[in-house]
Amino acid sequence: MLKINSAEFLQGVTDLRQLPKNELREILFIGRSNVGKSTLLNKLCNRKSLARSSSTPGKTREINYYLVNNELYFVDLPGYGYAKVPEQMRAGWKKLIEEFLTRGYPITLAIQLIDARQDPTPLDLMMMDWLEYYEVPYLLVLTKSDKLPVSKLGKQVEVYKVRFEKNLTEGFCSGIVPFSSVSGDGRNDLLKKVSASLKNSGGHHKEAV
Ligand SMILES: Nc1nc2c(ncn2[C@@H]2O[C@H](COP(=O)(O)OP(=O)(O)OP(=O)(O)O)[C@@H](O)[C@H]2O)c(=O)[nH]1
Ligand SMILES: [Mg+2]
Repeated sequence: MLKINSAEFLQGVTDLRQLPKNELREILFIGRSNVGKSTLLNKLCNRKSLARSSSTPGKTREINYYLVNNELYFVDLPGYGYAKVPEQMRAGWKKLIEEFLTRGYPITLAIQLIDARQDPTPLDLMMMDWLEYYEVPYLLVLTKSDKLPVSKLGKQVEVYKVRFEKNLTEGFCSGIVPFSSVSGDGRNDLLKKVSASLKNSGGHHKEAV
């Protein structure tokens, strides 16, 4: 299991030219606005307000970089799918994310967040298609699991496993993990998965800053 000893906000990126010069391994956090990305990041790092969250959902257009243990990056991508975002901003988001994913830099793991109570949205599915297409290893995390009774949550995980069986067996999806930032459920599972992905990608990058 990955032990997080330190985590700090490094920078917000709105243009790929601003990416950090230090090439470390990257763990991405992706999902629609309000799905719980920032809260999950804070819970993983055991910090109350590490991840910057804007009070207006959908307003964050930045890719936020966090330096973890001085040796890897947690990367919080801007949330998508917020209805009130003007068309032009949506196009900007799409361009930034696609440029980011296709920049030829190996992504160690992408963590795609989906609300445990819901089906994936069309944008979630598009995102997963991109991850498969660009051969990015990823995980599905079902957030806010505390909002479902245990039996319903179990069923929902099964539904996801059946629906995305092909991604799990033949594609790039390495698991489906329920998570609650309230109870901490799933935190250890997720940290184990992150640890495993770091081991698999070992040697690709410099290990320390
Ligand atoms: N009950 C419960 N609420 C949660 C959980 N995770 C997040 N929330 C709540 O969901 C809301 C949105 O969480 P954020 O972490 O700000 O969501 P986000 O994905 O970062 O949103 P954007 O930054 O707009 O993309 C907040 O009110 C959180 O308190 C969870 O595990 N359980
Ligand atoms: Mg956020």
